[in-house]
Amino acid sequence: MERLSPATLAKLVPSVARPAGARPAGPRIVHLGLGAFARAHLAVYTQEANAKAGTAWQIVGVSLQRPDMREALKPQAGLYTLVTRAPEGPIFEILDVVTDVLVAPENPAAVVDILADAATRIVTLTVTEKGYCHLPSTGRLNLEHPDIGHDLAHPDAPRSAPGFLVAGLAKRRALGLPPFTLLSCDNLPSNGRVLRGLVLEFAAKVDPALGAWIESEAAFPCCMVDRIVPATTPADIAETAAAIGLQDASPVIGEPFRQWAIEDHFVSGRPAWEMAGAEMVTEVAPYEFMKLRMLNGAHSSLAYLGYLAGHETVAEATADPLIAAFLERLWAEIIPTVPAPPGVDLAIYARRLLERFRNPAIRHRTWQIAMDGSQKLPQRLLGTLRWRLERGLPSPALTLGIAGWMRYASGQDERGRPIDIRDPLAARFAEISSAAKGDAAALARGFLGLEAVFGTDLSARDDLHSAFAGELHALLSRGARQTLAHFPNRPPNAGAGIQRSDA
Ligand code: CS2
Repeated sequence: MERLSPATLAKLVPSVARPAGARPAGPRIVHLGLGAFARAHLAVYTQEANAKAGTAWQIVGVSLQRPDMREALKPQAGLYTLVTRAPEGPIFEILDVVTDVLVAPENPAAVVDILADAATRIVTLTVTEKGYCHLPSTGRLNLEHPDIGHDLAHPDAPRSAPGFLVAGLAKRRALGLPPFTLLSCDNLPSNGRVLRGLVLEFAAKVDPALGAWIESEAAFPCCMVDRIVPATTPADIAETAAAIGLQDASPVIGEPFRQWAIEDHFVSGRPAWEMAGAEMVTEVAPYEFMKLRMLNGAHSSLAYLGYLAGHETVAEATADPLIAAFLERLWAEIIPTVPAPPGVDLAIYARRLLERFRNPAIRHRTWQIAMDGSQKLPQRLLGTLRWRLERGLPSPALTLGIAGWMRYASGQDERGRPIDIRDPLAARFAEISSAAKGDAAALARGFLGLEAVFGTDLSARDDLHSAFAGELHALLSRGARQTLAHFPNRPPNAGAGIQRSDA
């Protein structure tokens, strides 16, 4: 079968939607961390905005680590298939808005050059939480991060996202060009402000005048991104080829739902993303709280408990009535902590989430979501827990979700098999787990002691320690399903303080 490319587009199965008109060659977005999510979100909005507004914004992707994406997309000149999986069946369409992919470690100078090119107007990022090289509990640059150490010593040949951004901005300033807009599209609260803090902190260390210039001239809008995009599997690749009639090495899979709320603060223009359904808003925080706490908080909790209970995917886990009942309880604890965005009913949002999680056409692995828990927990679950603790409200479902993470991170599943833990703190988890020797209180003490995750405030709380120890004891002795089966039927607001689910 022939490969998807501009030359073979005419051979596509006729029902497959394809781009109309010339390849976009106008103003440029450079995207750091071009993975499946950005190709199913940012790229879709940009492609659609171009079509509706008659513009030609193009996206050049940068891979900060591996060459895989370039290897897959280069022979296709950046073309790929978006597979939208609704329960009723998939829709296939071809996108052409990604025009090139650079691999940073192969040629960091080429990345700095394109960042400093006059046609580059916006730099977007999906580098995942750990790609910011910050301390999740404080939001500050992690000066002990090896890439940050390297980049501060070699600012012209960076490795990290902050290092590249500052190098690109420094070169623009030297060339007399205005800065670009920096748009973080990662699942971090106040993502734009966090990015701004990190870039300014980094720049000030390189050259205080550069820091001041970035501070006064650049823009770092916050945004909330949402679309469930599971990793592409070999089965997806085979199904795509059969459906479109051409070989695509890297299709992306997305659910039908997508949402993007963006603070409208750009220094050198932007695509008309609102024409593709993006919400340009003055304040993103309510959207972020809603999405990070309700969607991602539920996702992480069900990923850990679901994995332990033997569920491979989110759809399987949510089809388990015990997990579905747990999610209802969890959302009941989260909703009071979320300021509803204008016109949004959070109870309806929660119902919609359950439907999205249940979509059987999306095979989103619990193991995939379980990755990088140390970087995700603070914004997904711990902010919510803090909010409730400050008000003396009990949080049994949140406590069980977090204990599920500790149980998972201890590294063995319920049948004694090793879990493939992917996390920057994996080595610490292994130390904690081997020192605890299966003792719930010791495990709770070890994990809660991770100040980079829990902050000094939560780490120091004895009541939290005993609550987590209680849940861990239940999870270790009964397993996740039985623990969920014993999860209490009391309303989440009964009584004050932390309660154990088997108390
Ligand atoms: C997921 C997210 O992998 C994860 O941690 O929770 O990628 C989630 O699917 C997206 O944020 C949905 O917008």
